[in-house]
Amino acid sequence: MIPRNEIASTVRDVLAATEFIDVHTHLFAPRFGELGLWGIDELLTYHYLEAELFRFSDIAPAAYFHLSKTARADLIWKTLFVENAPISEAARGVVAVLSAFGLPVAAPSLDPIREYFRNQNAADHVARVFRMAGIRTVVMTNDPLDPAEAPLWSSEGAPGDARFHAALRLDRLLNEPGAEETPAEVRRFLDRWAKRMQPVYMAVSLPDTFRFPDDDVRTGLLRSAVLPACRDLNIPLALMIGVRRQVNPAIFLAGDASGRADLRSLETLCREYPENRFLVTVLSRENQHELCVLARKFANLMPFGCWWFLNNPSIVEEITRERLEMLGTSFIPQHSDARILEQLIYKWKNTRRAMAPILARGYELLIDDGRAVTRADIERDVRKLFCGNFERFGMLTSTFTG
Ligand code: HDL
Ligand code: ZN
Repeated sequence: MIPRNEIASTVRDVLAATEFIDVHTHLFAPRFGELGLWGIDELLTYHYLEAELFRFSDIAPAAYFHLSKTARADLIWKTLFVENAPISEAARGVVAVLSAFGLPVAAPSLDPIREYFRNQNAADHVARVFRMAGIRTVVMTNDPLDPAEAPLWSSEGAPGDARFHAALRLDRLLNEPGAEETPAEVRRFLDRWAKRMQPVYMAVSLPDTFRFPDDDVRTGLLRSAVLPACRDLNIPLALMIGVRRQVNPAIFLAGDASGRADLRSLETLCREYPENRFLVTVLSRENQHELCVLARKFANLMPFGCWWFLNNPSIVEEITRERLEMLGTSFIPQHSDARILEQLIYKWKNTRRAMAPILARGYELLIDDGRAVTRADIERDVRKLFCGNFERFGMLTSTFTG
């Protein structure tokens, strides 16, 4: 049994000692070459930091995006890290990464840092970053309609690296329906790409205005192709609901915003398709509590992550505490959404730091209300939250009996 005053330290230790599965990222296995982003210039030109740059600097977005990648990184470093304290989540994250590698965190010039990353061998660097981040495997975001990515699948097929799972992303298919393919043609397309990618789930991001059913092409494709394909392949469909794309197109990837969605559509999907499993994350803080209520109604609904604008300690705490209170350990607390390899280090450091007191509080209350807690309890629960729930829900071969 753990004494109450040792719960907090034990939870911290177990979180630090457990390797997690990162269920949603934009990373790529090394064999995808240039699609895999890493190094200081990519870290600094992350769209989260570009959005923050435009609030401090007088530079017009058009002028900024005409600069070279190096010049953009230099401007962001000067503006957010030298002329101002890098106190935002995204800026402090870069500091945490540099500090983890023992690199200068306040130098006026980026040259020594660039030198360090230039000297890294990509394959060794991936292994080192996974180890530093405490991550066992990540799930990529794979778009068969992306002309830069599609040709890379014809050669070797599945990711070819056990640390990188594929996810078949359907945004272009479902949100930008082009030529009028028939449902049968779309189903054949999905089956062909699922065979090639071996995805652990299919995924689509959906606007706050998403309705199901609706009188639109997306409803038809969901009904006739996507949901039957996921069911037959026995993989979940990940729904990422509430994004308002390009509210400010001038700043590109940084130009997306969030909106409260009507989760009755999600309720309808879970009820009408009991043989399908839905991994769900919602972008509006205002949708979080009702997502927990729906997860209590439908066991085929698995809430995951504190997505994008929610991945900040103040909101992560609120979301995670209400999930634990209403769902116990039957949800997936976090994903990184990392776009640049080294972001795994700070995003998962932040998650462990935010989760520790929240989980500890749950166990302390359990002791206060009369049940002792063992280290084995905590180890089983942490493995379930950060690996087992995804493995079981995704029907992956579980690597532990948790
Ligand atoms: O649609 C998504 O998967 C989002 O995560 C977007 O990629 C977004 O730009 C992002 O990186 N959020 O963290
Ligand atoms: Zn994402």
